[in-house]
Amino acid sequence: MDQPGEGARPDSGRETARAASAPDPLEAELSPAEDRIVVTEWSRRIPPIMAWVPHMRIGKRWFNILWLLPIGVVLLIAGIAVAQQLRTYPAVQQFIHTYPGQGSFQPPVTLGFPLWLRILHFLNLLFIAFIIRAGIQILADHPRLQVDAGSTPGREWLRLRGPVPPDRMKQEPPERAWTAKDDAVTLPRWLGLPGIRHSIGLARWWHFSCDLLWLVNGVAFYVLLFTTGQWARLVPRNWDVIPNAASTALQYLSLDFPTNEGWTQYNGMQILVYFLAVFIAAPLAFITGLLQAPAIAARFGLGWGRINRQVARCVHFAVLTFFVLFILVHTVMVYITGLLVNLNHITTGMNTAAWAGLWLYVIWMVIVVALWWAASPLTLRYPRVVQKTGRLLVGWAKGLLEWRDARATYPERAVSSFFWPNGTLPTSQVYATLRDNGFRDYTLRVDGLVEHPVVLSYDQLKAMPRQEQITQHYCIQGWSGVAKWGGVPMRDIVALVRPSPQARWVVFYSFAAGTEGGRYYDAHKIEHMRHHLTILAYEMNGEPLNVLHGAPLRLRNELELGFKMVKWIEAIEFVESFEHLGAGQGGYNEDHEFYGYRMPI
Ligand SMILES: Nc1nc2c(c(=O)[nH]1)N[C@H]1C(S)=C(S)[C@@H](COP(=O)(O)O)O[C@H]1N2
Ligand SMILES: [Mo]
Repeated sequence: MDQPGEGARPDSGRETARAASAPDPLEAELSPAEDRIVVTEWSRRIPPIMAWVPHMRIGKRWFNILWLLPIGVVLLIAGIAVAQQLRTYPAVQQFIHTYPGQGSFQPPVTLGFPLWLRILHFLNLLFIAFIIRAGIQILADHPRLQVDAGSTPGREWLRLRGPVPPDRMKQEPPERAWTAKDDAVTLPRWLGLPGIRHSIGLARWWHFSCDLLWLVNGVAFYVLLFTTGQWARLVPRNWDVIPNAASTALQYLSLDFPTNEGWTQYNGMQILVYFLAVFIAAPLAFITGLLQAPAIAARFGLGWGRINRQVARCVHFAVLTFFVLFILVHTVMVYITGLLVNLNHITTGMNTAAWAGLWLYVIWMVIVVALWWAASPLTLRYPRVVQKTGRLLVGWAKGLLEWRDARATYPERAVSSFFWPNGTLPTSQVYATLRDNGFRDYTLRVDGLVEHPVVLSYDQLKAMPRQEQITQHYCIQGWSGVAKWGGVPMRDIVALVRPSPQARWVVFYSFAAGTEGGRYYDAHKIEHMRHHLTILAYEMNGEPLNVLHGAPLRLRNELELGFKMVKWIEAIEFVESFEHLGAGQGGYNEDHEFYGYRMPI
């Protein structure tokens, strides 16, 4: 290989030493960012578009899911009538007599409800409430669900807004392309967390932080269940649970309820639903969450096929729906099957109808509601605190995922026919001139803490070893796509410039500004730059990279989320720390949208 950079820049020892310590001139073009959100400013850049009540597709037609309410009421009334009629038949009465609800599938548990169980039960509610709100906010940032790995518009089965405008799907000219950010919707602030459009950065800190607390709570719950014998309440011993569940369902539906033996024995219906919530839905939420992580998907090849990330996202949503329904129905059943006694079981831990149970419950609910009410306003006022607290709580756990080596590449037929675009196009004259000349005059500057800073021309870059890979891109907002990328391995650039031992982060500067002005940039761990799948791409799907997707050069680091793949790269700088850059958070979206700088999930 000829040595690109030779001749492009004098390479005497003294020159290099001086260059090595000099900051890249683009450092001065980064913008500071505020530590708070001024909603009117935010709305000026990204005007609110209120989310619809979800619409679901059945065949070719879309239905507002609110239709499920009247349909549900009608079905319920019909169900009650049928159940009451059935109970007049001797055979059915005999069946209910044989399977009253309780039975050998769950022998009585005489341990009562210990304090730990009562506390963990209510903490569970608190955490899951915020997980659900933040989860809905995350959904609102790519308000469509589809099982298609390429997130192709038009293939979704659930959406919170109308279709992507067909004339803007063509992506030509690039300014007209419908970006993922255009697609995001606003939520009411009492529902979403924090509600404003494209606040996914903050919603994710809430989601992941509460996830971790919920997980710890859940693990403690499992351990205590199985060490104290309380598991016997939730795990049916034999198949008698099925006819007993059918029997209890019928009894409930006929509005002539089975006797409430909840202190010692759950009935068939209860035990099945509780088992489902504790042992199936909760682990499934965790697993389908993890499967959406780019680092995990890139390890296990989930960029296409049956369990691709979009499928994981759909199942994750189904689990959310289950939990919402569970909480509603469970609460209503607690009220109508013996309010005071039931509340005493789970608050005071006594089998009485004392009022104390109700008061304790009300106090806890007031706390939950107050936190619910305060969460969005406080998040908007102190977003940087949310970011830093989140990083402290879960940053380390997210970092662990980077240990899972991204290795998945895909066959040609996995390439997505549609690839969502995102980001703010470069508007500078310098860029326009380069573009109009087909980037013939483009040069890439690589400097900072390196022994051998270089300036590489477009031709020199193309003369370096070329690597092609078919990999998956995963945007923080939720869409994904597979494309074939061709370009220069970053490890060759690293070998060429020889970073000094202090260099720990590699900063990519874009020709483009971010939404609030100042250059778009992002910092990556230097270790990732030596990864065999990290490249500077100048081709996409066998063609020269187009302007929309980042011409002349964009980064691919398959371990991280899409926003870290800086497009329209102007310069690369090796640094020891990124604290002095911009607002010091590690990148443009980290500074301005409160994202984390390590984003393998
Ligand atoms: N310079 C610059 N690079 C950027 C962005 C941007 O706004 N400016 N957006 C990022 C985001 S959020 C994503 S998801 C990807 C999108 O790449 P694509 O348009 O090729 O799909 O680019 C990333 N790179
Ligand atoms: Mo993104």
